[in-house]
Amino acid sequence: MIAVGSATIDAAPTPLKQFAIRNFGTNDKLVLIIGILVTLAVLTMAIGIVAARRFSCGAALVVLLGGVAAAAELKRPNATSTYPVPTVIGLAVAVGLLWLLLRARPHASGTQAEPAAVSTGDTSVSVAPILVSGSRREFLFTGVGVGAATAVAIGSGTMVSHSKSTSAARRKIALPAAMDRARPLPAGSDLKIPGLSSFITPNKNFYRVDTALVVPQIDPNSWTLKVEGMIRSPFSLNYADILSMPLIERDITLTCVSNEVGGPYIGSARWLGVPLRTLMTRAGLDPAADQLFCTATDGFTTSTPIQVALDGRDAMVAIGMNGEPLPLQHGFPARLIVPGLYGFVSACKWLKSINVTTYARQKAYWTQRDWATDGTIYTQTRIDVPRSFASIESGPTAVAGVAWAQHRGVERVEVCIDGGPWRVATLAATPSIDTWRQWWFKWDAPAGKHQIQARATDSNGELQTGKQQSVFPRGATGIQQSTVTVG
Ligand SMILES: Nc1nc2c(c(=O)[nH]1)N[C@H]1C(S)=C(S)[C@@H](COP(=O)(O)O)O[C@H]1N2
Ligand SMILES: [Mo]
Repeated sequence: MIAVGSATIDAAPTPLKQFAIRNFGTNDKLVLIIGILVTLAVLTMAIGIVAARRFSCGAALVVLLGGVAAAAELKRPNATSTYPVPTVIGLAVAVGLLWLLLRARPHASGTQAEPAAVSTGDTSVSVAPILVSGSRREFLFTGVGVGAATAVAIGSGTMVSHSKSTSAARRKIALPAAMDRARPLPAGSDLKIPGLSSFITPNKNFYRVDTALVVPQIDPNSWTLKVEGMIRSPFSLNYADILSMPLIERDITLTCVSNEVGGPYIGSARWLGVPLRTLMTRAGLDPAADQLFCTATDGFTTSTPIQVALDGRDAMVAIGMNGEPLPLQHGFPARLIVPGLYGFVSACKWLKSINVTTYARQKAYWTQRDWATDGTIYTQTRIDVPRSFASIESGPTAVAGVAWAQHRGVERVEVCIDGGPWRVATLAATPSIDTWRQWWFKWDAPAGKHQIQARATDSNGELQTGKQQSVFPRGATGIQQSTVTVG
């Protein structure tokens, strides 16, 4: 089932994926799984009906369904030769259950116990006669029972192959201290205004966007990172190698290109990792190379301009997030983090290899699906409080939020109420230009319905654009409009 789902995600047209991300958010995969389960339930009910008439036909259909699932499993990029085994076992269980269920079902109409005998010589299957002649209870019992049993058997067969041992291995890891630690947060960079995003986003609240239907489980003890391609000396590192290298620790805000204006797909963390520049220096780059093509263990790929490894920014292969080894869903054991670029061209999770190459030669996952190759993050502002459509009491109130322009820095935030003049908000302190910045504005809110807008200027003096642009293909722009009712 997971394989069918993953194949669906990879094949789905880009607008549909955008729709899923926009409307179901991080729950998009849950919706997909439910969709597949419903489809499976309908299919298996049909199989149940067929099997009630002729067991061999029903069993054949179960095997066919399982065959499709097994084929999808084999097409997964991380498939191994043993991968379909759980599906095959699930299938055998499903056929057995089908047979048991058909024997056990109630016989309100008092026909023979052997389902195959009902349809002697009749291989053509039509649902209507059963609906009319069989008892409704019998139909439902058979259909739902067989459906549920098949889904559970195939589904759990697939699930058992994904072990829990990765979490255990992750818990045993003791991260070393960074050689080059993050600067202590300057006083006043983390204002405590109720409803305002904290400066650092706790791991459990950090947004998640990826194409992986199940979180890849990678044993850190056998994992390696390959550095290859247009370089003088290709090499591999294992997890222990990385732990023993000089590490840096930095606060960096990560943003998804699919984040709508005012959206939630942004978060800040304290990342620990090995500088990309260290790896590239060791590799010895061919000056003709222009792209770092990263591949994840789940087959996902990202393309990152090679300059980010050389221009002095804190790009890194990260292994730690907010003082812990990377959580599994955020890319354990290692991922790329590049300040200033959207995640889809820079933040490859479950990193397996870095291939130094050219844009002409290799196209990454989202590039193949027509997204931009230039992933520079737009200057943006989000209003956290008051929440849009909130009702608040009249009087002095804090309008507050976050603004970001990673690797350029935010210089100014302004607030506009009901189309009036733009007024300068107070900016919180920030440790670097690579993070978002909190801001707040004291508003004496009068009764009535009001519109709040906020906009930022980056440290090049460039004002964020008010031009509305949708997330596809290079990120959303525009100014958030928040409507509040003051009582
Ligand atoms: N392997 C893999 N890495 C991935 C992705 C993915 O789909 N698969 N999505 C990217 C995108 S679009 C973003 S915005 C970031 C999100 O990282 P997070 O889930 O840790 O917030 O991961 C990036 N890395
Ligand atoms: Mo993203």
